[in-house]
Amino acid sequence: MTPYTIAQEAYAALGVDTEAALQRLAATPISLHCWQGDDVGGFEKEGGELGSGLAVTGNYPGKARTIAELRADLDQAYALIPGRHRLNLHACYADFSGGKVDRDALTIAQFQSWIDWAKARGLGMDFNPSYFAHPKADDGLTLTHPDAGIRGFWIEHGKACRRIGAEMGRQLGSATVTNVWIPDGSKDLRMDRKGPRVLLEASLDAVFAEQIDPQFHLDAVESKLFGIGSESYVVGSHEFYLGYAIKNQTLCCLDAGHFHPTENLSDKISSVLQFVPEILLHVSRGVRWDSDHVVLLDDPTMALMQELVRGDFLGRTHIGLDYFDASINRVAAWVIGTRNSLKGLLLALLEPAAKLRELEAAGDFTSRLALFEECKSLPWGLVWDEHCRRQNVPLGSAWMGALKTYEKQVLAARA
Ligand code: RNT
Ligand code: ZN
Repeated sequence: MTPYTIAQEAYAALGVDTEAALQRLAATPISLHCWQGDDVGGFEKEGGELGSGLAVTGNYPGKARTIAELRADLDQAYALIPGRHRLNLHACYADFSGGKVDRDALTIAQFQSWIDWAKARGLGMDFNPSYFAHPKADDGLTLTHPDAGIRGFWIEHGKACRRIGAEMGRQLGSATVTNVWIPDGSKDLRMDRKGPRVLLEASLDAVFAEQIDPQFHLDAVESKLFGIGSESYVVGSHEFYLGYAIKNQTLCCLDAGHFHPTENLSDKISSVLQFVPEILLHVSRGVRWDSDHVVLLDDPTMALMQELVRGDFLGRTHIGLDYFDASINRVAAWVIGTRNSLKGLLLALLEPAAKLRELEAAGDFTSRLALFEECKSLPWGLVWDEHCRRQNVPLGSAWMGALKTYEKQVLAARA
């Protein structure tokens, strides 16, 4: 008997096939957000203002300053995360080694080196137009700017990003999800809440007008409750984008930190997926007003993953991460958040689903609750270790040793 086979037997006694769970886990990619590596800096300019309600706190040494450094950091993170995953890139991470262009003129030329890099590693890619940290976003308004010229600029940016995303998906053989999030909103009360929403729908319609083969490319739209500087009104609210996504059958992006603090994504998935084809998740952790802390293996994350498995929604869900913490080692932040997301998913895949459904159907809610709770002390950690062993990554907390070495040898040199 090995530790894994002990766990396998314990689960089999409850009708759970750990091998099937491990297969499913290995086949589920998580999209790592490039922006955790450099505090949403990007490579357009030296140390510009982030703005648009996005704020990163902390100054842990070793932040990636170049594309090469960011790629090295990502390589280190992927090496410590079991499984084959994806890269989620923002447009402001364009490679301008062939010459600088503004955001409305971006083409595949500025992203080919990223695609080549991803291809060499067998990674799929996701993409995002960047509607922030730009002089034309200084008013906090982009696709809903009252000036038609500025609106037009951002519409062109959106169109350019969709073409780039489609080409990424085509070259990598896996559809790229391109996600639109805009900061547009108002710090104080607005007289007119309707007008900007009418503009937003028209702008999005213009951005999405070109038909693109879903085999290569999928569109997502992301709502937000409020941001710094948009406390009183956000144009792209949940109701707005849910309506837009249902009407246009785009993906709906749900960010765990973009709702009232007592709301949970796990409660929303089965409703949203009843009416839109697929969803994109920004797995994150809200702490008070902020939504950008490193993902934990906490109740909301576990409930989210349970819902994806219980509802058989994994095939219609694109899982990405979205947080930015500069107060700890940034590479570790990727590793911790991704491993926790995967652990949550494994826990969900190991649920004695048939047994729980049987109890529920029989109205035996006492046994259902008892079994939910007993599951928490089943030896799932041994199954996780087996996953790490099969995927050739360090077991348990051993990855921290590799990370400390990287910190000493690579990050410390970036003084
Ligand atoms: C902001 C949104 C958005 C961004 C990234 C950088 O509130 O969550 O997803 O975090 O696009
Ligand atoms: Zn997000």
